[in-house]
Amino acid sequence: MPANLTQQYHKAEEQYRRAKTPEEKIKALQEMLAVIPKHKGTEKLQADIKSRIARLKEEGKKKKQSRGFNPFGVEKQGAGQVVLAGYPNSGKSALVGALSRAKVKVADYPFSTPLPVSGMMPYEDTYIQLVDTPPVSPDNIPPGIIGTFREADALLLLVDASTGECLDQLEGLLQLLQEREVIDLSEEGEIIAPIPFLVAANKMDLPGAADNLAVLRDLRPDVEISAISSTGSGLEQLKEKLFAVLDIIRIYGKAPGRPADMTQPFILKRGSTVIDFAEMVHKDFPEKLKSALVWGSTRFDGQAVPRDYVLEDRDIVELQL
Ligand SMILES: Nc1nc2c(ncn2[C@@H]2O[C@H](COP(=O)(O)OP(=O)(O)OP(=O)(O)O)[C@@H](O)[C@H]2O)c(=O)[nH]1
Ligand SMILES: [Mg+2]
Repeated sequence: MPANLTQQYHKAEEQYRRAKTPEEKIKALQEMLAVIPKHKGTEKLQADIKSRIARLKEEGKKKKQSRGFNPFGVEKQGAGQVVLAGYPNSGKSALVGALSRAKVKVADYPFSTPLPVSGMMPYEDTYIQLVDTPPVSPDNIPPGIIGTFREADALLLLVDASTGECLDQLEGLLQLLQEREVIDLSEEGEIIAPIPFLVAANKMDLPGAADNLAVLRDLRPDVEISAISSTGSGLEQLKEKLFAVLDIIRIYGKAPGRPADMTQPFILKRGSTVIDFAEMVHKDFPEKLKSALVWGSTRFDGQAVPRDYVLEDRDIVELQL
């Protein structure tokens, strides 16, 4: 590896390592190519980057040819993907519109959203991806939507609390998602696998909604129900709950002798260790890793921890290689 690579290059390389999709990888590689110092010492590296771009583009083409374009596939972005599920007119589009800048269609008639639409919801120093979807109910499941649900990191089941049918909506959603093995509940109603979900009762501003919500909570004490109105109230709590249901932690990297990079956290699953973090920074790091210094969850700032130390949300980590 030539020693004279710039910070800009290392930043682009880091983006590449963190890229999840082929498109993100190509974009990061192109950036690496654009900022790499152009001289003899980097020729081999430049050629290597070019061939990686070419290979990714080729693979992308082949994939498209073999599978065709799937309008129900939603490319993942941000810290986690939350897909909405709800009966017609429950307010899915209004909610995604209220929480992100997605161009959604809100209408006072049902079946107004024909395909998934995604938007990024800012949450503290990160973004959570929300996906608005066409409506579902046991007798209406658009082809392709189950695939969208299965790919999600978490689901947000939205019911319309202004109607007396909101309990039926919740039961109907839980049933169809269980039948299609998107979610799994134990006999006690506990969520056991595979995709976590949260329930929100929308349209709490309308008459009768509070009473309906009370009935919903009495009859389904096993599920956590957030009271919201996509026109305003309850949205801050909903954001917090969505972050919690994703079960992720934010970790900030720190290079020795430098301040931590607080601009863009690394996102890891809760329960991840220093080794998992090291792997995310560079695939060769776990092997080299001796220990780490941690600010946050430890008793002391900058405390030395072993490789298998379990990290917490917002920890700052300096890897000791
Ligand atoms: N009062 C009130 N009206 C709402 C709320 N959320 C949505 N609405 C209204 O409910 C209607 C349906 O909203 P949409 O967001 O289009 O519902 P949807 O679930 O996306 O509908 P489909 O795409 O057809 O499934 C619209 O007239 C919205 O203005 C809310 O919290 N309070
Ligand atoms: Mg809609």
